Amino acid sequence: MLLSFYYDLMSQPSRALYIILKVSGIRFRDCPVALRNGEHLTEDYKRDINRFQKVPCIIDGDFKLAESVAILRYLSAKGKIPEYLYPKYFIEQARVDEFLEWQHITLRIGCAMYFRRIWLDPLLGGEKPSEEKIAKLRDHMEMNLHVIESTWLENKEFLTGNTMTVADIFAACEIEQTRMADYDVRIKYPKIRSWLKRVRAACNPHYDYAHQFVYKISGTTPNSKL
Ligand SMILES: N[C@@H](CCC(=O)N[C@@H](CS)C(=O)NCC(=O)O)C(=O)O
Repeated sequence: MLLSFYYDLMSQPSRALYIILKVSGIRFRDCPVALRNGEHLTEDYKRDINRFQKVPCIIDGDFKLAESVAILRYLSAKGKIPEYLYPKYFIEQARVDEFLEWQHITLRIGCAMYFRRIWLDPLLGGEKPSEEKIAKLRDHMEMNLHVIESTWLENKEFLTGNTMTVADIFAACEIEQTRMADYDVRIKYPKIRSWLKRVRAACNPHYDYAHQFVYKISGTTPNSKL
């Protein structure tokens, strides 16, 4: 029975998993969920698909699982993820896990809050943040982008070594989201700029497919200046 994958391409962890599934050659039943229409907020979704009412999530047989990183590890344990993307050797795996654990309340929260407060909330009828608030959000996000630029990308081509892993895919999807709030990460961060190109090249055509709405809404093509 095919794995059912529930996702919305407007969601960063959904895009990361979508790209990982595609690059890994995993076939799945395509189950798009339109967050903008509240499709995840129904009682049916809560009962039958994901009790946390979020995306991404999967149903594999009768096993339901939420949380992108847990799903990745589950699929890896089932032997579905190629070793180069998520290593099996414990030392190499620990290095990738170090990033996956680090990103949640650093890179992800910084980029997601910037995107949410500046782009999403006003679209949903909320107030546009003040200039002072925008500057604070930017500072917090840039503090974490600086760690990517100067620490994770220090002396290597990808975040955890010289080959691409799932860590790079998760991180790139978070950073790409900020385009929609008119932020161009490439201006201040030359290493991130070149690294994003490498991640995109290694994942295409799936990277561009997954980011089609990000490109469209931001009015930018992958190579253009914002
Ligand atoms: N830690 C979770 C995050 C899941 C999450 O926050 N998903 C968001 C989209 S990016 C969502 O479904 N939001 C809908 C809502 O909160 O109503 C993961 O990595 O899967």
